[in-house]
Amino acid sequence: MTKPVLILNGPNLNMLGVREPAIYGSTTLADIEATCRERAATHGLDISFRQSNIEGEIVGWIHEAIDGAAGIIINPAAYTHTSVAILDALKMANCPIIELHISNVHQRESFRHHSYVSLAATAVMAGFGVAGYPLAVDAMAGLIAARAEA
Ligand code: CA2
Repeated sequence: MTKPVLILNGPNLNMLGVREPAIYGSTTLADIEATCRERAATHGLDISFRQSNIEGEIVGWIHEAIDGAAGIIINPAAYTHTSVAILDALKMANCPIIELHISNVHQRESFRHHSYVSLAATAVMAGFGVAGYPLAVDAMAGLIAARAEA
């Protein structure tokens, strides 16, 4: 059976569409999941879409992905800027990894300019708003196809 693409979301992203719409928009995480699932289906891919406010839970999901995922799309949220644990877990995965941010983190506070996760990411996407999620699915399909051809 084909392995799914794991789409991981870090802390507070469960509040999308509920709080701070000026920065993060009015779309909920459930809306984003549905959009990603539809987009993935157009590429013949399945997704497993998850969110956690707990660093260790995200680390555990990345461990599952080491052998169980075709690719990882991760919006680590605030853990982007703090988590060596998530970086170390991602380094164990052999699949393509896309680091995704809704906002353009480089236009924001300086503490958001550094990402631990980027050290393990195949590619980084930021600033497309929530539209970045289906774009990341498209990009992941390309990365998976390129690996299959190599
Ligand atoms: O732009 C992104 O996607 C971020 O990963 C979002 C994180 C932030 O810490 C990163 O620097 C950039 C914050 C996610 C918080 O999500 C909220 C959603 C709705 C209301 C409040 C927060």
